[in-house]
Parts: sequence; C-alpha cells; structure tokens
Amino acid sequence: MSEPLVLVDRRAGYRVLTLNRPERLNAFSEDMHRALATALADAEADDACRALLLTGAGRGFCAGQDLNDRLPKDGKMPILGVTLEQFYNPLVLKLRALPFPVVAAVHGVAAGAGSSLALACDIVLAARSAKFIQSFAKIGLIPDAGGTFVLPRLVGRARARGLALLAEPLLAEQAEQWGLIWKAVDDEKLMVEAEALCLRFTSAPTAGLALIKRALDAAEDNDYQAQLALEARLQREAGLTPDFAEGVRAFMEKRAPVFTGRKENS
Ligand code: T3D
Repeated sequence: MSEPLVLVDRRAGYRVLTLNRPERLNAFSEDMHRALATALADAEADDACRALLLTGAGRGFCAGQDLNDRLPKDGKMPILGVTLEQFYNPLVLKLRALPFPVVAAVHGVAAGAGSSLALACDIVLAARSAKFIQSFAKIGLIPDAGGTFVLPRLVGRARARGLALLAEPLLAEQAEQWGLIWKAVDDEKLMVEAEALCLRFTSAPTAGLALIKRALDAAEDNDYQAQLALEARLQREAGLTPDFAEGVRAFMEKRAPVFTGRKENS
C-alpha cells in the first residue's frame, strides 16, 4: 500500500498534519490537495481539536505546485486559473477560517505556493536554516494562493516587490525581522516549540481565538468604522462565551482559568 500523502497525528487536543511527498519536497499534486482538504475538514469536525500543526516530511516544508504536472499534455498547457480556483484558493481560505489556531512549522524550503501555504497559517515558526522563496517569477508566474495579498501587507511594498520580482531565498531570521513570520528558532527546537505552542492552545479560550482570527482577517479589508462595528459584534459574542465568564471568575479568585474552548455551555 502506498504512503498517505498527508500524515495525520491525533494528539490530545490538537492534530499534526504532515505533507508527505518528501521525494518532491512535498510539492502539491492534486491527490495531495485532496488529502489535505480531507484532513482539514476532519480536524474542523472534531470538537476536541483546538489547534493544528502543519509541517512537511523530509528535508523541506513544501516546494509549491508539482511542476511535473505542469508540462504540456497533447501539446496543450494546463489552465492555471482553474487549478487555483479548484485547489489552492479553497485551501488557503480554509486555513484562515478554521475555528482554532493553525501553526506552521517550516524547515528547509517553503517555495512558491508552499510559501503562501505557510503564510496562510496563523503562526509561522521557521527553523533558522529555513528559506522562503517566491519562486514564481523564475518560471514566469505571479505569487498565488494569496501571495500577492499577504506579502505587501506583511513586509511592505518595497520588500514585497523585491521578494516577488527577484525570487531570491529569504532566510528565516530575515523573515522574522521583516515581519513575514512569527519567529525563527534553532533548527533542532522547531518541532518542540511548535508542539509547545499547540499544547498551549489546547487550554486556550478557543471560541474567543476563532473570533480574533475573524476580526484580524476582516481588518485587512475594512475601514476603521466598519472594523469598530465588527469588533462590537464579535465582542458581544465573545462576552457570551462560558470562557469569558470563567476568565473573569478566575481573575477575581486569583487562580488559573480552566477554559473549555466552547462557544456555549454544553
Ligand atoms: O496550479 C498551478 O500550477 C498554479 C499554482 C502554482 C503555484 C506554485 O507553487 S508555482 C511554483 C512552483 N514551485 C517552484 O517553482 C519551485 C521549484 N523547486 C525549486 O526551485 C527547488 O527545488 C527548491 C529551491 C525549492 C529547492 O532546491 P533544492 O536544491 O534544495 O532541491 P532540488 O534538488 O531542486 O529538489 C529536490 C527534489 O524535489 C528534486 O527531485 P530529484 O531531482 O531529486 O528527483 C526536484 O525536482 C524535486 N522538486 C522540487 N520542487 C519541485 C520538485 N518536483 C516537482 N515540482 C516542484 N515544485
């Protein structure tokens, strides 16, 4: 039997998903897209899942689209707009919309859509030796899977243009200094730190964190007034969660809160 294209490791309160095509630096085939979509849907459907760790098998995180599938067939080129709409766009939208934090642990390379994939996660940790490469320009493409949206917002116009037009590798420490990622960590500590973050999220007020994700995503499009109105709506929801009540009680009683992560009392 062939190896699964995405390995799913169920831990107490979170899951580790590992892209598993190491011989191709975990480049995306359609089957790997389908496997990842299924793994994300399963995690979302599991009430006990309160965080996700996304990583890659072997010596890299993900090299983007598998270019073997982008050779002309019967003299015709594949239509890339279709594959973006069918696979990459739903993938990054799903990662942003998941109702719990998603941590990317990046080692080796995150190239092309592999970089966009990492940047669609909520928290990106990278091994100090890892590199982010906007490889698209090297093959005549544009950054996709959200790349042109997130790059200028994360690092500003000048750096986004340099990264996208030159397609040079950006080392993890520089990526951290530029605000592209959360943190560069020593190579040998990458998984330990990523797992520790996920573990911490398993006892967090998950419903509230999901609302934070929604608010921050919306802030990328809203004007100030619309964002204030959204904050009022989402804070109303947050204020009705059992975790808010518990957080306040625990503060008054000078003890650590015990959060269920749920929206409502069950
Ligand atoms: O639907 C659509 O097509 C639109 C969406 C597009 C999204 C995209 O992601 S477009 C960009 C696609 N990705 C790339 O252009 C990156 C191509 N890869 C590289 O430039 C280099 O491999 C890396 C800089 C990422 C890493 O270099 P290095 O020297 O560490 O490794 P390597 O030797 O190049 O790669 C190792 C193996 O993985 C090698 O196979 P081999 O020779 O050992 O059999 C290589 O061919 C394979 N590999 C790496 N990236 C890809 C790949 N195979 C297929 N597709 C890849 N993207």
